[in-house]
Amino acid sequence: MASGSWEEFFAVHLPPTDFEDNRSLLKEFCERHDHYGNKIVLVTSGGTTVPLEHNTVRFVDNFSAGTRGSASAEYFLEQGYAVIFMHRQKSLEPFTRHFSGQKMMDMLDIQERGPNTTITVKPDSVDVLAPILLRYKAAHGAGAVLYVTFTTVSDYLWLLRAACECLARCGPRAMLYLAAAVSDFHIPKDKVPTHKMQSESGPPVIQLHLVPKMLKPLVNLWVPAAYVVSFKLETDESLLIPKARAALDKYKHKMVVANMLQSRHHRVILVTPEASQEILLTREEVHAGVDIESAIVSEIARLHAEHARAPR
Ligand code: PAZ
Repeated sequence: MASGSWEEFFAVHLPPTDFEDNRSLLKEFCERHDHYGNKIVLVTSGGTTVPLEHNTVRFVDNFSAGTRGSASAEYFLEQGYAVIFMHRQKSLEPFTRHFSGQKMMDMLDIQERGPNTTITVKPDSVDVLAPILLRYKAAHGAGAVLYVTFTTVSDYLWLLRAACECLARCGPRAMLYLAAAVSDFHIPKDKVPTHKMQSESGPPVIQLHLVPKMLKPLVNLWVPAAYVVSFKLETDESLLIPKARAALDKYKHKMVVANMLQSRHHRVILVTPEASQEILLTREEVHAGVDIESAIVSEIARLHAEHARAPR
């Protein structure tokens, strides 16, 4: 087993405590949707943490709020997909993302009448809430969406491999849409202190190690027939397309969605081995609150349908 390999990672790092429960849920979900011949997508969403202590008080984190993943999950449901929404605990979720922060409170009215106090949705908010609530109820009523959560990069990798093992049975009807911002660096288990680091010991020297790249075994071994879409975030525009192309060359998957940190919510580039296609929202669309994920998902779903139809 090579040092720093994915095999070593799973041999050394223990699965999360809720792993077996999540694995059962994933298995049941994939078997059921495979039985009906449904299209199924794994959407990963949000950032991962890198704990600095086993009894974790402090950790390294990243910026991702799960906006891309939670919005995309809704559009995949609209496109008729069964959706596994694998997200960072407490990051944005499909449907409820529309009401995060104070937004929900501002939609409600209260009539205080002692024990007969009532709370109602303000008339002008009903138009906003009703269609979202209907879509939420329809997705959950049909058993079309499964939520599983991770926090650390290790939890994420365990869950990703388990999801792939369950999705493999769906062959080309399965898609992986890997929008989570997964740490490239971690601290190996044996280098993490058990207890909270003490300032009396002086400034800690922390050496981060590379997280093994899972895209290689994922594409070659775990889900070889699936339509795999990875994401690439950069802050230097000159690196964006070359790095997206390098990833496609290296891992031989189907697409990289390339985006810049600053413009990620109104501009992405869909990079495939054959072409590059920019999706850009106009100023008016941004103002009107259009989600760029609607266009991203509809184009990827179209390409996935071609992939699933192709003779093999
Ligand atoms: O979660 P969010 O909407 O704030 O950001 C989305 C994103 C930038 C994390 C995603 O589009 C992405 O590029 N994910 C992969 C990041 C990377 O590992 O390069």
